Amino acid sequence: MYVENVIEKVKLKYPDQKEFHQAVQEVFTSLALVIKKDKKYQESAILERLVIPDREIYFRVNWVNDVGKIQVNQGYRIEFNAAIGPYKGGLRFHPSVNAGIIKFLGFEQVFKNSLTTLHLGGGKGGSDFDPKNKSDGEVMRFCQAFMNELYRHIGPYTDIPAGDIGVGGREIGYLFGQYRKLTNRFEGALTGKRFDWGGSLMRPEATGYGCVYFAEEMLKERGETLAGKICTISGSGNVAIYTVEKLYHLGAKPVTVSDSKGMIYDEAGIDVALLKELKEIKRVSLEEYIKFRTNAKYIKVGDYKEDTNAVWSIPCFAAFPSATENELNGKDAKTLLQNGCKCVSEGANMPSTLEALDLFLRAKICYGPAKAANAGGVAVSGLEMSQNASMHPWDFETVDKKLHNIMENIFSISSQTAKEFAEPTNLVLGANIAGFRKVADAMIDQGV
Ligand code: NDP
Ligand code: 2IT
Repeated sequence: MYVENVIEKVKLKYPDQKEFHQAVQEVFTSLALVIKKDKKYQESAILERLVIPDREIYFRVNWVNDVGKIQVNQGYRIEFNAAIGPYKGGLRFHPSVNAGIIKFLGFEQVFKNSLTTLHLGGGKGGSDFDPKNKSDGEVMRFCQAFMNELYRHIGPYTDIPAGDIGVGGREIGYLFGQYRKLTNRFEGALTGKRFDWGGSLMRPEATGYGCVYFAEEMLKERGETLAGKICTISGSGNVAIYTVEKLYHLGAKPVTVSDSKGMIYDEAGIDVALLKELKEIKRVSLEEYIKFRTNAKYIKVGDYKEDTNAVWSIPCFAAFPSATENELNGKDAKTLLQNGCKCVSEGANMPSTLEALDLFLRAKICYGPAKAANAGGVAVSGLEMSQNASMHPWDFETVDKKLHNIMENIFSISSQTAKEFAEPTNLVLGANIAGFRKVADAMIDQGV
């Protein structure tokens, strides 16, 4: 009853924040067993404390576009929980951003960061600013204006933002430049910086590579590998690109990518160099892909069945949702399972609806929930913080090896915890309980 009551109160108190309800429901439902077993969590009101962020910062961002017109956006930084380390989590720039989206992402980040084994608390931020079709100058002026407020809330031992949707190396550069000018300090207050001025090697690759390493771990336990297998990927941004790249390293065949306008099905295998050129350099629609790869198919959003994502209609052994929340619903999950999909490793945050998640768990396929499978990105951000603090950069192999170890550890603690609660294949339960315990115990240790 305790768990259900807290979930209900969240829904009543924040009626518009649907994504936040969904994340709370997903995490708390799987905590029921540990809450029942260990009375201290209820006695310390841990769930009530976890659903209210330590601090929510909402601010206005004024900037001037290329034709001299004043633009106004909403900025957010939600500092959720710092029991095990400074607030850490990305910034998302996308027109769909609102308080509910940032809260769901910040809430998830608390447990994800706990799983990394590093000392990182959880937070998230962003803006409804849309970087699409903006000039570099406009993006720079927006980032500078955003930092004019954000700088007073962040710092290497307080809160360390990074990238997420719409925030990559270019945006982190402008944000860092403004932070440095305002504070006169060169310090690791942001991660995802370019290597030459304080970034970590492997940070751009980390989320995608980590997500594939996690899939490998899940499959290994069942005596399977990705070699020679057809894989489908949604999205075509940072996470998707490096998922595709790592799948090739392991001998798999990635055949799809997508963006908000449509998807590519390239039966011969996605051309990763072309993908990088189109998305990292030219920043154009995926429709351009078929000009260079004439045998590939392009399916526009809207040209496929309503209420389903065309990516998940392509038969595959393993699926890697890497675009955005709720991009894979119950219908999509059924299609994947009917087509023989054996593994889903989530690169995006909360890409599966609750119905889809339930179907994957019941089918007992290898299902790697986002907070475990995509934790490689924030983990390498944590490694970037270590390198900044020691002023000593590590080489690519060192960071890759540490990332690999972290992903193995996340699988192992999630799987062991799932076994402890007699649900051996349920990594949702395992990851949620393992992530929760560390944070909740720290909160109890540190008093009310
Ligand atoms: P990018 O901005 O680099 O790429 C996002 C991709 O997803 C683009 O292809 C974009 O298409 C597509 N997309 C975004 N929103 C929508 C939407 N509403 N509908 C359809 N497609 C959409 O972001 P990332 O690759 O960094 O992030 C992807 C996911 O991974 C997000 O869920 C993010 O939270 C998560 N994540 C990211 C990490 C990181 O380190 N970057 C770490 C862990 C998780 P288009 O370009 O047309 O908008
Ligand atoms: O969702 C995520 O974990 C991220 N966007 C990365 C956060 C980070 O601090 O690197």
